[in-house]
Amino acid sequence: MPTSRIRSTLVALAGLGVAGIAYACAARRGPSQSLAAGDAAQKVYVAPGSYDEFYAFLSGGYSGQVAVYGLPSGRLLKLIPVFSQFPEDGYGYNEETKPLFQTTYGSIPWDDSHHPELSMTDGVPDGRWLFINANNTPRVARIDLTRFETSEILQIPNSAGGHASPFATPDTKYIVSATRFSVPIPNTDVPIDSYKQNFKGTLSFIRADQPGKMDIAFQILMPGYDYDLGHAGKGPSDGWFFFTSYNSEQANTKLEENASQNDKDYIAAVNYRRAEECIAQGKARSFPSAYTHNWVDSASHIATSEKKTSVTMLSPADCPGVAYYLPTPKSPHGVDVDPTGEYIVAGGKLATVIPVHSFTKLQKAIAAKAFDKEIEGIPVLKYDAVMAGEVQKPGLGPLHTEFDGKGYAYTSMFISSEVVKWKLGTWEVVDRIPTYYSIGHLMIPGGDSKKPWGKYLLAMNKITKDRYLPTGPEMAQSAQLIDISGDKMKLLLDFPTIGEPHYAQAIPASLIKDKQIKFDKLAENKNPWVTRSESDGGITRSGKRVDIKMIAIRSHFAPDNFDGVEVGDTVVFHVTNIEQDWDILHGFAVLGMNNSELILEPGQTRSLRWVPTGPGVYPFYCTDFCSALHQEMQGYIRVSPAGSSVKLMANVSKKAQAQLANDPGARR
Ligand code: RUQ
Ligand code: CUA
Repeated sequence: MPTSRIRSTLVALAGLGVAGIAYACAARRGPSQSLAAGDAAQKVYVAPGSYDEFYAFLSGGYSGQVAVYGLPSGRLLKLIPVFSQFPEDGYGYNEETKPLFQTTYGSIPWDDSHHPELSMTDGVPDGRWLFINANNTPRVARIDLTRFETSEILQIPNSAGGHASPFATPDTKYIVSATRFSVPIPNTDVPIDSYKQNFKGTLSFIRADQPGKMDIAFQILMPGYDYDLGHAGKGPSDGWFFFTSYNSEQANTKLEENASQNDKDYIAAVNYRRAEECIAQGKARSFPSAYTHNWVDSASHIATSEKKTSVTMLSPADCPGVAYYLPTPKSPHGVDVDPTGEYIVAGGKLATVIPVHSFTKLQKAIAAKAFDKEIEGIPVLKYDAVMAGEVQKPGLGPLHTEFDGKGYAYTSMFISSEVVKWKLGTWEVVDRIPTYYSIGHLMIPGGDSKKPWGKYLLAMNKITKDRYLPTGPEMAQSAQLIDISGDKMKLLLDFPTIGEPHYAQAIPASLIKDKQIKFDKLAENKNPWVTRSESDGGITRSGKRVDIKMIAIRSHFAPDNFDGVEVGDTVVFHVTNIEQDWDILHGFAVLGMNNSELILEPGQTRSLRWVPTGPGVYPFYCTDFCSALHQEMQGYIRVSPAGSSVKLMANVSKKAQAQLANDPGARR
């Protein structure tokens, strides 16, 4: 949840007279108070050389990345760059990955990533892919979990703020994205205070089960509220999707006050199989919409960006039975479906209870037409007709709920800084544990699926304050690992996180670790600039562009001396790491290089664009300490004044030089 929202929640709650409690809670606690379980160290200790039991994927929030941790140790294993450039490995700087950032707004080198979602088979995480959303310029990304790399990004048109995303259906046929900000659709120049007439929301269903082929299957045009989060039904509720919305007041200014008027907002319950039916019957229309689809080719590892021009748009009024509104107190944030698929839990952040809807009652209420009214073709069900129960006095500021698969739910309470454990069906609170401080999301491995691995719970806290050694005005945010294997929750571990984790997902390591690609086979490298052997490298010119092909292997580049580049040229280095061994990487950087360096995975080709600014001799070197002679892994490129008579030359083998001599582009 972004800071502004936190603030508005606090202000709104101040109106309810409860902010004082939040302050009191935080002030009571200090670093001296260790509430960790007595055997905590033993429970999180993973001996040197041993593996963690779970992979945990934490969103990086405003860093735009995903951080991979081992649990229970809390050890950081990897940062996966997704929506932001990553100088550590050249992601978004090198020529192969740049197209991933292409949107209809141009190239976007930064975004805010919120909610990781593992692909599922029959409602259980399967470890094939991880999806994550870009919140600011709405997009969804696929991460290939055989490589832990971003392989695809799809832009969502007719949307602004892709927050309710990218939650998956139990079969991963669809992932979704709903617009946080309603806007004119199509977006045109209208007065902002014409919000009620002109602003709309969309719910996007994205076909996601075919790698490299993500696309908008259809969009549903909704009333102009703020759509916040979502989760798919499962089991009996399979085929349905639930989205929270707030601002049913349709305020366009001072939302902290004006969007906190109604006692209840809505959960939108969407029957997406009904949507498929209506579309098959021709009840949707083709709606001109510009967006991009970017994907990485699996053989060349080169990303391509493709422009798309229209989507299938469905209006609920044209498809009766596709959507219903469930009244839900108050300004709900998370919506979470229990493992059985019967209960739909809302995190009503301004509510004094945790409301739970029943899918069985929802079906009956629809059959009995227990409607309060209709909004733009969407029947509003009666609260009492769909409500299963309310958790009384849970604490303050409920946001998100996860499940342990043993009949219990765990809800994060932002304002009262705690996790509250309660029983499904009886709605009684059975345990609570403080968090340090201001918990946002929480995560149990598989905790939003049909089969939670209910051993640990991870609390992701917004405010760190005194939990770690101070590091100036900004502290890393923090996660806390809690043991939920017994009746009482036990705090085990604190660890710092990257950026601002919103949601997270975790899966037993055994489902992923043996599927890892260790290197790419050089013989299968389809990059057009691949260099497969020492003698294949060289330098060619085409107008003002100079292409350099070279290999990297322990402990040299070949070729490693280049002549004939002139000021005014654009040089593109194409470097192939010809190692055929796991985890043997090389790097590449040139003096004066003003974008990034490259990191080269074994068997892979990466290309870097460089515009030299003046004449001289420029060294390049390997940036990854690869061998005892890593410091010897270097070379030079000579840059001459424009119009100079220095011949294009690379110090390659005789055979390669002969080939260069026959290549008309190679010499002038
Ligand atoms: S949302 S806690 Cu994206 Cu809850 Cu952040
Ligand atoms: Cu290659 Cu250091």
